[in-house]
Amino acid sequence: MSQNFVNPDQIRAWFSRAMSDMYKSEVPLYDTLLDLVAQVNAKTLAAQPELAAQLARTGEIERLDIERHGAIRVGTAQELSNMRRVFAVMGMQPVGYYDLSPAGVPVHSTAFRATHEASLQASPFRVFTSLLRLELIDDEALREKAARILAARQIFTDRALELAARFEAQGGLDEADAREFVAEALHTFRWHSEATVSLADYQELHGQHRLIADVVAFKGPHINHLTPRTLDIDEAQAEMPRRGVSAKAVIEGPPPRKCPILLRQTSFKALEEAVRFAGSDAGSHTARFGEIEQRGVALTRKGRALYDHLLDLARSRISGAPNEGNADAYMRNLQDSFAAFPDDYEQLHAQGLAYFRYFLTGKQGAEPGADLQTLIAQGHIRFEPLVYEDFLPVSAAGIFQSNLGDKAQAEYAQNASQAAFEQALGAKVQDELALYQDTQDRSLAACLQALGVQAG
Ligand code: OOG
Ligand code: NI
Repeated sequence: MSQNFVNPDQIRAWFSRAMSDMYKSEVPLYDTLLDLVAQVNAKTLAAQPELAAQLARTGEIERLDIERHGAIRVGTAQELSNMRRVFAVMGMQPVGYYDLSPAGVPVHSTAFRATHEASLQASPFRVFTSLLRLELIDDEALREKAARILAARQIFTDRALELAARFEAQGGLDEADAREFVAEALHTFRWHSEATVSLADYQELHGQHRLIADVVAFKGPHINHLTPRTLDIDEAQAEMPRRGVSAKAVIEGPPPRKCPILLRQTSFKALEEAVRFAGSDAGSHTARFGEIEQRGVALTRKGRALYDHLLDLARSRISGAPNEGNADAYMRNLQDSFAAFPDDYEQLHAQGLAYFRYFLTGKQGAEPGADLQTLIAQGHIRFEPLVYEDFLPVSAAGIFQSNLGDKAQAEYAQNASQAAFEQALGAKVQDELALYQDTQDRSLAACLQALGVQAG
């Protein structure tokens, strides 16, 4: 076995950087967004020394500038399972299952990401990956046409798949292979201004659902956005129009809080881009957009149930989904309903609503039999919020919709199908809650060991 394998975390970091550079040149507005976020983050850190100290203690400050997620949509089971193999080379595993059909988007999804806290620290790059569900389309002739078009394309270069196979056979790639792999894999995510279908076919696919045209009519699953992480999304949202960027009406997710939970997201509208269709008709397509996110503490099953309940409550008080017309009323509802969600870390910890990491304070002399509560009360151990690394289905649906721009929403029978998704993927998706629990447990075990206290 070769000892010269590059750590997958390093390959992921290279790839994330290459993807960002490519997207900057493809969508210059993304560069504007990066600038805006960097300035908001610097201002927030200067104004909130306690936040800056917390991010320094957890190490998050170091990953902040490189942190981003992207999203792609694939068309077939084979594309999805090859995507899994390609992401595995970069240390990214499928985590979580998201059903978007209740929101009128005919896809289901997972997030490819690193799973261990040390790897997340090295590169938190994640890709929200959706699989088109042709079975939800009731027009049989169109369904077959779409399937035929998809079956004829290969979204990966031969070399990318060869190197993925080499990674699987050897258990790793050396530096030359890894660098070549990054360059080859990048091709899959490029924008192609030439469609593989005629204008008439495009219009037919588009007429069924804009998303179907986006997935089926092109050579590959172009990256449709890249999202930097901001420390103050309300400020970033307010700054967008000042820089001539037209922002989405409402920020998805929880309301502003002292102790942020889960994920808040906003985006700017997709750009209209020139396309040449087969037969050389000229036209356009809108798919690619920009997004900003703010991440907070990961919630336990109990915390998540409370979040889902309060979000439902706020949404039930407006008619339909939040939009330009009811944005203010919706944000007020959200503030009101989330008053019931404790907003300090002590309470979130004591009530078992969120995940944390435990750290040593440096104070020695713990009693060998002491329990966690005592160790915290006596100042031997402190805890810091464990950041949420995943996505939210209701928020994702809002992001999809704002950039698909469809006024009339499709109605699908609500049938989440994790088993069918996993069959297409060729693997099970990991349970995100188990991953947070593992990280929390590891941090506690390390503290107890260092203090010479029996775990129990
Ligand atoms: C993905 C939308 C979901 C997010 O951050 O929730 C998403 C898409 O439009 O393909 O990226
Ligand atoms: Ni996104």
